[in-house]
Amino acid sequence: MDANAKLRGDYSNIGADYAVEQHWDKYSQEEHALYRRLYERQSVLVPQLACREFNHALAQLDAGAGIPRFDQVSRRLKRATGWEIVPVPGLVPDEVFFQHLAHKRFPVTVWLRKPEEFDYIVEPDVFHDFFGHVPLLFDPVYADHMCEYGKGGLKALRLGGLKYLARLYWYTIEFGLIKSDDGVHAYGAGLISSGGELGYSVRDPKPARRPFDLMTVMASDYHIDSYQDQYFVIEDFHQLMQDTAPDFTPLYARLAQQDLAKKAA
Ligand code: HBI
Ligand code: FE
Repeated sequence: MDANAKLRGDYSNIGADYAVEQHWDKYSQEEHALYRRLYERQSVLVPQLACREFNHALAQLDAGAGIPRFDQVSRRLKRATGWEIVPVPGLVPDEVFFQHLAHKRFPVTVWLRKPEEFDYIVEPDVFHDFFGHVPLLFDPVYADHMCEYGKGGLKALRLGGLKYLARLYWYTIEFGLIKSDDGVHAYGAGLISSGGELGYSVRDPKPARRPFDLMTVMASDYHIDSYQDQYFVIEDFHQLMQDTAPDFTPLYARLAQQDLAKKAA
């Protein structure tokens, strides 16, 4: 994340960890209605296209009534997997983000997109962060991986490996596919919260769907403003935990070598 990029959120009264109050009472009826429309658009798609773990958690959340109260969901999430939601004004610095994940706190943006951004938004808003990311934090294996990812992120910052680790996040937590009995389903938040890319990633013949391989993923660049031309498929969330368990230090060294070799070529 470019620390100087002009960000949309209100960062004027952040705490040390960038946490803010959600101020749930300040959301307008129009905002709750827009959130409901986004939820309704996705709730038609997710039963067939998102993984069963997502659908199972969503069914318990009753998240369609409008913009959720983070503190209420946090109490249930804490009991389920030990995680809680941290209200944030938007994107936070990498170190802050990883610190939160490493302590089982998921940063959720408090502002909602504008109606004209119904189909596409550049920065994550409350719909992307809550609908896309929070339900799977009720899955113990996925939640444990997210915590390990946070610890790995802090280490990557020390080792200069963030570029590579960010690709792992992109191709799993944001745009990951998982094997299902009838093909693949989406588990990545960027897919689950997207009106168009969810169907495209699971059904369209165009994109490549490759078996997840850690080094391939960390060597693969990605598009931030268009659909991906490739997605990576995991067998299950245990694979995420197992494949990312090793020490990444030698992997970062190898990836940096490969980058040098590419430049020299
Ligand atoms: N901040 N709020 C928020 N949400 C993110 O997903 C996020 C972030 N800061 C940094 C970041 N993601 C990425 O740099 C990491 O995923 C690699
Ligand atoms: Fe996200």
